Amino acid sequence: MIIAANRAPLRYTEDEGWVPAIGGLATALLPVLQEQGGVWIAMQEDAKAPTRQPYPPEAPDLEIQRIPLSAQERTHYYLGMSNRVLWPICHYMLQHLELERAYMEAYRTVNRRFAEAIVRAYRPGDFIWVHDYHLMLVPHLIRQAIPDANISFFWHIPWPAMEVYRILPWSRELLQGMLGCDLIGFHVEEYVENFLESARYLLGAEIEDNRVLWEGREVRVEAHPIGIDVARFEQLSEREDVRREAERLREEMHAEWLLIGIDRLDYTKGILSRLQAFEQFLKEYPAYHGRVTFYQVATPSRTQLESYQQLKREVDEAVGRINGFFARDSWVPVHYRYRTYTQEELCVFYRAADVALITPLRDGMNLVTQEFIAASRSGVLVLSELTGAAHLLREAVLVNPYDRDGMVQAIRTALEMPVEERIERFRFLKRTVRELDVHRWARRFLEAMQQRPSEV
Ligand code: GDG
Repeated sequence: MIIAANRAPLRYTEDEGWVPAIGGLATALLPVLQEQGGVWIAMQEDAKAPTRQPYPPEAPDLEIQRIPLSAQERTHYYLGMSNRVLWPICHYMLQHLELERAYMEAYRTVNRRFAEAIVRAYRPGDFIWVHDYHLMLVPHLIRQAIPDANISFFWHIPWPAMEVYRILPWSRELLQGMLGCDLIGFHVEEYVENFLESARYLLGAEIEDNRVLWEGREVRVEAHPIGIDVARFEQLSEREDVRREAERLREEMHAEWLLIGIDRLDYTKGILSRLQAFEQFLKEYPAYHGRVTFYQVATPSRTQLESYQQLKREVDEAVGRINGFFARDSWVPVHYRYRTYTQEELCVFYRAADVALITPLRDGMNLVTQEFIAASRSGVLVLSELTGAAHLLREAVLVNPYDRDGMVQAIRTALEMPVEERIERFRFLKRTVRELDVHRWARRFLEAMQQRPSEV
């Protein structure tokens, strides 16, 4: 098995050295790789990280390879093409789109390096699994070098409507890059359909059911919704220290209801609109003053980009404005932290909260949603309709994050929900989150990979 992703699955800690990175992907795929033996190829993020690293060190059954990049390559490929072009367009955020030829040039160079590393590592019979929007050109490049390779892709963010995707000057080249695959996975059917429509309209490819017939081959395009490590979040949230901290947090908040939001500080996550909706809620329903507290955790992300710095200033300002206007006595309506927490600490928030406000303007899936359901006892989930998660978690209070009045009403619905209804909805949500578990997801995707492509 050869996995290629922008990031490596290990992180360095002072105490323990290299340990698995936090996050579903590393948790799910490291065991698979260890079982099958293989290679994980990623970008070298830090010059001190080894370019070749056997893992685990004492009895290695896999190797992490890191591709060194010059400062400019990294900036243009990662901050430029990946984060200023592909990220905004796939999330329908055209106001953040910055189209520069130099970004695409670096993207081609870096994708070629990844493909060369994969081809070097390849042994006949290997499965190749490429991840996400950083590496769209890689499948085609591998296909040219190894015509009979088994190549799959998993795309973690939305695939936008064809009419939005086609705005990209390189839309056809990037699509052709991905059509080097045998199998392409998305979170939900909507993205599958958008992709098929893009291939049909922009490349004139023939589509049969969920397959693209392309250059004498068949590319299967399927929905494989990703999950989380459910057992880990369930266990963490039951730990004595986590329970104690959750209670302490509730006491500190001086409120009957605790609402939480947890996101990377990213303009797709809808943090600002959420704060504005909460502000509107406080204006319209003074009876809730002193009784409801909203705690927003924003994890620093892509801090070198101006659009993220700007968002941070706007969020700071909104929090200040709301608290300046509404706070009284010991009640502070919005608590806001701009920092990274451990998973244990996140579970404290999940467990303490009565309501999670998860209202991205767009999100491929959104794992915080599933983590909240796994760790909460019977909290209410207010969830944006514009997330992949909303396609699966239909018992949430679903809301359009662009509709401020609708958001205000959703907050009210969540707070006033009868207890039986809350418990009933939560039971369904929990069942779905367990079914989505990331280990099952990996197993199902591997099974799909093993179906050999047929010649057409
Ligand atoms: C992309 C897609 C898709 C956040 N803050 C901290 C922290 N986190 C963890 C959460 C969660 C993860 O980061 C965020 O996952 P999301 O799914 O919510 O969002 P993206 O990062 O945008 O992920 C997304 C996902 O890929 C998988 O395919 O669902 O749609 O955009 O796990 O817990 N973790 C820790 N400290 C923090 O402060 N430890």
